[in-house]
Amino acid sequence: DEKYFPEKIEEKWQQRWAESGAFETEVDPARPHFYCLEMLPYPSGFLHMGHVRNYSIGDALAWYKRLQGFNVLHPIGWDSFGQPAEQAAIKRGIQPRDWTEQNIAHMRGQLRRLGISYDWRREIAAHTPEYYKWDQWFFLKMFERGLVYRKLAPVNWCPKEETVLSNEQSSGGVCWRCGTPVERRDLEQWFIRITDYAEQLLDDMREIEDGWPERVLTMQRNWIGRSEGAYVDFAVQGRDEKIRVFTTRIDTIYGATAVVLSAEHPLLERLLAGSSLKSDVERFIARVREARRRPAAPGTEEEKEGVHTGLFAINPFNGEQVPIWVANYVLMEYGTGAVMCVPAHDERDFEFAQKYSLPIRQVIAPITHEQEPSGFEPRLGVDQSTEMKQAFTDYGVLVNSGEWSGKLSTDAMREMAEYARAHSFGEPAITYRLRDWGISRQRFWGAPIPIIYCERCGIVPVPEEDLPVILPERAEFTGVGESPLAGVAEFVRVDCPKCGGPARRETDTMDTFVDSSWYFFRYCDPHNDREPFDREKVAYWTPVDQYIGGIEHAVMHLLYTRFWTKFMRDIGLVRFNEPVKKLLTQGMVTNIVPETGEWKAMSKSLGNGVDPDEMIEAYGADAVRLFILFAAPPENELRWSESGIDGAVRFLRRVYQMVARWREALRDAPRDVPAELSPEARRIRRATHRTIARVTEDFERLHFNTGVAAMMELVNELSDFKVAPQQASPAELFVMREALEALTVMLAPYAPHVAEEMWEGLGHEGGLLGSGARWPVADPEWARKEELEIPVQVNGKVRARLHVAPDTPDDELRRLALADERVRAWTEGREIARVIVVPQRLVNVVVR
Ligand code: ANZ
Ligand code: ZN
Repeated sequence: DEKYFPEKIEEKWQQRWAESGAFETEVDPARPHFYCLEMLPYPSGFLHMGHVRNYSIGDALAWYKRLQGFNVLHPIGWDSFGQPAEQAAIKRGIQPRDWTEQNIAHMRGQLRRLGISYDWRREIAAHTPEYYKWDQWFFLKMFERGLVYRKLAPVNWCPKEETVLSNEQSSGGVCWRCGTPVERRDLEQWFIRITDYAEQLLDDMREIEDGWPERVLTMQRNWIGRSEGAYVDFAVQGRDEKIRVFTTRIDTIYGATAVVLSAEHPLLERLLAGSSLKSDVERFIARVREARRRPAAPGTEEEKEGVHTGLFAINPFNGEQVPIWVANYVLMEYGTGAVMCVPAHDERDFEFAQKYSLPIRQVIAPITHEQEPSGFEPRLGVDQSTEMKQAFTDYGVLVNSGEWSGKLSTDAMREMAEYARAHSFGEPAITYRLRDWGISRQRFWGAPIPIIYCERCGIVPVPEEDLPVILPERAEFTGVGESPLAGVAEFVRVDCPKCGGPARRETDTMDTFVDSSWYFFRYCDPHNDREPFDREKVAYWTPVDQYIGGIEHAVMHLLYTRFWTKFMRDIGLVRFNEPVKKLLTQGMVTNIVPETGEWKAMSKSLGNGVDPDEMIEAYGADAVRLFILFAAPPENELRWSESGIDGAVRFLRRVYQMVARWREALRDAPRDVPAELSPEARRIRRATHRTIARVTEDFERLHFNTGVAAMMELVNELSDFKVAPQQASPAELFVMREALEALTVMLAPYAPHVAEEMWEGLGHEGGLLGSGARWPVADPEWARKEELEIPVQVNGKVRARLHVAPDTPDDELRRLALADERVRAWTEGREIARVIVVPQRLVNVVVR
């Protein structure tokens, strides 16, 4: 018996693959193509098991498609800009570039040892000028189209060190270095108008509904947060000003007992001029602002607070005067920054009204049964004498609402918004929760924003021919003061491209989500220095057929990349709306936490991490990968188990030795299906085709785990075959070769190194792909679950046996019997007098 030495086999094949360029692909219009993509890693320094799982899943699929004859694009790269590199620079005095590139080199080695089948010629890294030049190019294209703009926006600020902090660096509301309470400070920053695409981002979900997990679509839908409602203008009593509110429940407007403004509402200053309450209100506003500065402790809800401005507004529907308040629960960033307060039907308003004794007036009553089929006279069953204990927030029927009383909410909402439009005090409106995408980061390690500030010309975009704006090689990293880029004088000082006068560069860099919004298009044409990519190449490979990654990217990355694609479509770079046809979000890899015994996602801080390198060294990459795919369906949690890997090794050893035992004898196996198969050979052949059918079906559904289980069953069946290779008949050799070749090919996506070694052992040269190995195809006749053996007699003597499905009808049995060659040898030239079929048992042909 031959020993299974994974380290030897794996090194051998990794070298062969590299030498032969086994996984290198080019556009080939003659072949069907498949783009298999895994989310690109951040080069933190080491692969963790989550990475290994992600890439094992992708690799299995890439192999499967290749073996089916697809031209497969399977690339990898590095999301190599971002904060940790700068952190390392601050802590250890190492330049971000050096740290990043060392990490990449190490992780590239790890990926190679895992044997993931990437086309390494297409490797990209976000921090290289060849790549980020195109981030800057896209920024300019958006700038030209008015899709980027500058505005004041808050950042976390440490007042002691006078520096911007990331969210992580200011967690708990204090600076991570000096413990000073963090403030919010407004800085001029760049924004991308993703909100222009809000409607499309929602509508186009129809195109990906079948290929994306419902959970991800729901998260995106909520993030975009479309609300249908109306704007209504309330005139300010005795003034020219109007306050526009946004409401989703215009049907409740007769119950409005106040208008409430956000403390940041721009009208406030004018409204308060000359008011006797001015100082009271201003003190309140200052308090709200102060509180906003400190991020609220997570999970706590702020107490609702407000103050009356002394002014009144007029409800345009009934002419009623209601007080104008300012309150902390109305946000400037949503709707219009002003609401009509309807305590009877909105929970927040109810709470607010109780605290400040505003009237609570019910104007919606629950629908009673008779009212549901519309047209019935509603019962105006509101008892004004009983006090409401809580807001009634459902739709219902309008009461106490003038001429609108009696209408159903749903009708009233539509009709009242139209009425407001007709009378020019409002209109139907749609708002979104989605905010524009702030991309300015006050950091060094990112793509410089290609903007120049000139004393004379103002904001000047860097001319396209001057790209890339190169990030300096070195900077000072102290962690305090301004962004390190601002301290690099040669970078900052520049001549204005317009007037030639003195100017300075923007020193903020881009959010790293910009890099990852379009990287997979770049893989199609990674070394293009004239454009982000060649359109024809991208047209061939994209949209991505299968994307695989973590659920943590359900919203930001996956929304940004959908947006970016739509922008690329609008400037003529691609011809579709959606970049990714199918998405798989893989589950967590968990392990027992030593202290508590709980299963938790592996992490350094919990001490339950497992180092992939150690596992590869101990068991081999094939076994690690096989275990990972076998232990759970890809979307589920995967519980780590070293005995599980041990099981994977034992399985691989068993298969490997089985092939080794048979390979000599199989050289002489016949190529064509023999006419006669012994019952034992039939059993093997049926098991083989049944397994092919199951594994193929499982691959189509990405249920890799059950595919492994099916192969294990096949191996058991093959072990039960007691004939020694040297004693096997040609027919038996035929079925054994068919079985072992199919098994080898189907194992390749899980354990490609050992599969290659077995394939070579079975007499094929040039590797699986080089020798044209193909994913086996199940013959449905052989793959079916059960079969009956039906003897066929001619004049009472058994002359043949049919193998058929148990539910084969009598007519079909009769036809098969008469068509059978062995039967025909006895019936030819004679007259068939009768055919007797005993259902599921026997066919008897009577001839004369
Ligand atoms: C009156 C009303 C009556 C409301 C009622 C609701 C129920 P969604 O669905 O999330 O879009 N609102 C509007 N702008 C706001 C702001 N800037 N800050 C805080 N709240 C705001 O919520 C829309 C509802 O949230 C709006 O409809 C408004 O309250 C409130 F029985 O108007 B409603
Ligand atoms: Zn200028």
